[in-house]
Amino acid sequence: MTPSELQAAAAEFEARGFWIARGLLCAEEAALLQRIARRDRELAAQAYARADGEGRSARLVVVNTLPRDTIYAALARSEKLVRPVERFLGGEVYHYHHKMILKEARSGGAWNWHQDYGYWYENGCLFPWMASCMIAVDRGTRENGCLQALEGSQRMGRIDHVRQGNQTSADPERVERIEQRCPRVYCELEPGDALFFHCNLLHRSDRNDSGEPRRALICCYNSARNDPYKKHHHPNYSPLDVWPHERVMQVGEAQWRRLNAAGTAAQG
Ligand SMILES: O=C(O)CCC(=O)C(=O)O
Repeated sequence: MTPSELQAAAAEFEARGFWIARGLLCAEEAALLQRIARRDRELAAQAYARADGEGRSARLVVVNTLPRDTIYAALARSEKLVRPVERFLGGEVYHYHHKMILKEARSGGAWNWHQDYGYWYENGCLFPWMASCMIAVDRGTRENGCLQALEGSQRMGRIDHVRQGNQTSADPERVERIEQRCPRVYCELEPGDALFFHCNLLHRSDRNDSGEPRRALICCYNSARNDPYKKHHHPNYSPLDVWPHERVMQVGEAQWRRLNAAGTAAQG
């Protein structure tokens, strides 16, 4: 990315609360990520459900560490994700966690309107100097429950959240009013597209009634100068070893070989 492209991206992130990098992963990287996510039984086995309060559940896997041998962690370390986030948040960032959202065909539940900082505030993060990058593993469309955002809503700062199902949801009365002022954007993504978004951006997604799964990898970052004042389930500050983007493909190919070898051993 050139300095002027980065500057334009930062201006858009500042104004809208998000920025979409189309084709952040090349076709080969996106296809490898999708193959791995489909084949990865260990990942599927770790998934847990968050009831959406409407009778369905959103399933996800959260990882607080950065293993050196998964494509997911390699992406979280990649300069292609970290450098823009540093620019958007104005300084050094560290890995707060990464997660795979698994919205299965015809069953994946909804996510209610929330700000990520609605959750993270409770963890002792004093400033909203936090952001995420969602990478589409599968295509995300209106039909299969892509992410929706209220454009510019990050400018309001944190609003109160309440429990709905076992999700933390933004105060519905306030959201109703905000919807009249901040346009709703359906962030439709192709595999390998990346959506960077601010932790105070209001977002949600519909349940998946389509026949297509919708998986997405979300890498979450906190600013180094925003080390949480209390210990909790996500990590405190430690320096992030940022990798050249080429390592994503190397780590992914090795992971794919391991998954295949394990599959062959299981069959044999
Ligand atoms: O992937 C989605 O639909 C929403 C996920 C989300 O909002 C979150 O993990 O905070």
